[in-house]
This record gives sequence, structure tokens and C-alpha cells, in this order.
Amino acid sequence: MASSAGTERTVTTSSNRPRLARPWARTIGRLSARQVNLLLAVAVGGTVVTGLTSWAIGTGWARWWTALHGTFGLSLLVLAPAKITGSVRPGLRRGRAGRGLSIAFGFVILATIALGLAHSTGLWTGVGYWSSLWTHFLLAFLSLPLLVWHLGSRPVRPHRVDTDRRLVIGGLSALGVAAAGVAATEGAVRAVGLKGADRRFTGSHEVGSHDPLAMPTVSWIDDTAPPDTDPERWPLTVDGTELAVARLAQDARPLTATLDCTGGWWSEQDWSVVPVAELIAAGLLDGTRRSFVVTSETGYRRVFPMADAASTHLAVGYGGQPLRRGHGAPVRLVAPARRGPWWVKWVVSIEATDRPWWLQLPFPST
Ligand SMILES: Nc1nc2c(c(=O)[nH]1)N[C@H]1C(S)=C(S)[C@@H](COP(=O)(O)O)O[C@H]1N2
Ligand SMILES: [Mo]
Repeated sequence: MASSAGTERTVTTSSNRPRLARPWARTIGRLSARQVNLLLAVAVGGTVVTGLTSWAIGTGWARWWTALHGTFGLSLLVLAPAKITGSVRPGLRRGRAGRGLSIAFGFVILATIALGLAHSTGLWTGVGYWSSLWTHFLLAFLSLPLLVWHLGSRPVRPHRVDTDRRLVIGGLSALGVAAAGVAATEGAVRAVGLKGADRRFTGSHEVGSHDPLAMPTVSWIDDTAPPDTDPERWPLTVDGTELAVARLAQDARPLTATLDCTGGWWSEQDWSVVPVAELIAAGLLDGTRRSFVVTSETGYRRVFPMADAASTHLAVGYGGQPLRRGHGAPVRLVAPARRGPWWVKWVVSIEATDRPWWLQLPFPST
């Protein structure tokens, strides 16, 4: 405890640094090193929860989760100076074991935040597969084992004295400053007319709308297009009954819908579709069951609540042309209210099931 009081003083009265002028900085400066760590832990947890949620949501609510995610993320930056004076510098001076890895951990976090800002402002959206948002996610994912190691190598038991008024006020100040930072960044992006200005409510950038050739093709982790996509011989079944792609193509009608990839881009196309509900009406799919599961030729699959039958579609083309292989030819899913991972490509089967849709990984594992 004595050491934390000492480090706390370092922050506010260190002679060779100007006194922190703004009140919010003072409330953060008054925190002990242990309290800064506690707030950082809360902020990291907040970024993970809000980040994954904003990713999973395909509706207007995503906007709030994205804003909250930015706020938690920036609060890490707001707390960073206090972290550096309170524990990084003293730790380095003492020559703590494993400090190399700790420094690397710090840089991974900073790079993650930088990529998040690059994506949201549109200053840099990445190169092909390595979109700034996807790289942001990969680094965040990489930082989690580093975080576990970092915490494990510095075991500190929480003390009740840490949770006082200063902690609450300091934490709220950090979040408040971060929220103002998010709002200011958004405002600046709009004022300057950066690419980030026309992002969708999910935070994604527009790419190749109404131009199928310009729309990216994206596979989740390691899935790749099946070698043979001959529509004549495509083995599509609905509840076990074969359904010819030609028949789908005959019944298809236009639907304008937006594919919004979790990699950070969206694209609107005029799809040619048959709603899953129509398969129920035709007596092919058992609509009385709880859910339906859509499986790709590659084994990739998603379970949908049966209530989604009207808003989920089998697509055979876009922009008046058949689908390209990379875009899921000859049959893919179009699920306008859901994010990219639900738009199963190379669909070979749709089956009714009583398995609840929420009993699956939130994101596909392959
Ligand atoms: N079989 C299969 N379907 C898939 C995927 C995949 O990896 N395998 N990726 C999903 C993701 S994450 C997105 S964003 C869209 C991308 O569709 P596109 O390649 O036509 O742009 O397909 C979805 N459907
Ligand atoms: Mo995606």
C-alpha cells in the first residue's frame, strides 16, 4: 500500500513535469497505481464485450455498441500516461523479470487501438484480406493471452481500499474524456470529409455496391471455395429433398440487400432470391420446427430461428448475372438483417431442426 501511495505522488507532484491542469487529468492523477490497473482491467473487459457485440449485431443498435467500444478503447489511451508513470517506469527501474514481454504487450495494445482509429476514421482501411478492422481484431485476440500472462506474472489480490470514491470519479472521468474523444473524432472525420464519414451504422465502409465484380470475396478463417460449382450438378437438398438450382433461378425475384462483413466493409447488391419462407409454403421445409440449419459444401454452417424464414433468402445471382464462385455460386444465403458470417456461401442443404439457434458459436469456427 505504501508503494502505491508513493507512485500516486509521482504522478501529481513530479517536479520536472507541469502540474496537470485540467480537472479530469487531476482526478486521474490522484489514482493509485493499483487503481489505474483496476480501471484498465475494467476498460479492457469493456472493449472486448462491446467489440464482440457490435460485431455480432446487424441492426441499428450496432451504432451504440460501436460508440461504446470506441469509448472504452480510447479510455485505455486516457489512462496510459498514469499507467506509465505509476507502474511502467517504476517496473523498468526495478528491472522486473519479463519486462520485455510486458513492453511488447503494451505495444500490441497501442497498435490495436491505432488500427481501430485507422478503420473508424477511414485513414487506412488495410490491404485486401488484411483490412484494418480484421488486423485490429487479430491483434486484440493476440493480446488476450499476453494479458493473462501479464496478470499472472504480477499477482495482486484486490484490496477493498482500492474501491473508493476516487476510483469511481477517476474511472468516470476517463470514460467521459474518451467519449468526448470519440465524438470529437467523429466530428473531425465529417468536417474534413475523410472516408470514415460515410460509414454504415455498424462502422463498415462501402465497397463495390451494385458492381458485383468490385465486391470483395471473404472467407472466414480458412474456408475456401469448393472446386466444382457446376449448377447442373449442384447437390442442394431441403429437408432431404433435392432442389434443382435451375428451379430456384426460375422462381427468383429481385431483392436489394446489404452484405456487411465483420472485416469492416459493406456492399449493396440487387440479388436474385427465393425466400426460405417459400420453401415452407412449397412443403419442402418443415416450418413448424424451432430452427433451420443452413450448411455449405465446405461444412460451414449457421442455425437460424424459424422466425427468420421470411427474411432469409437463397440467392442465385446479382446484378442480373449468376453468382461468381467466390461469392458462393451457385447458391448462397442473403440475410439482410444479419452480418456477413450468416450469409452462408455454396449452400448444399437447408434442414429444419429443434436445436435452438443460440446453441452455436457466436461466430463460425472455420
Ligand atoms: N461457406 C462459407 N460461407 C461464408 C463464409 C465462409 O468463410 N464460408 N464467409 C462469410 C463471411 S464472414 C462473409 S462477410 C460473407 C462474404 O461474402 P462474399 O465473399 O461474397 O463477399 O460470406 C459469408 N459466408
Ligand atoms: Mo465477413
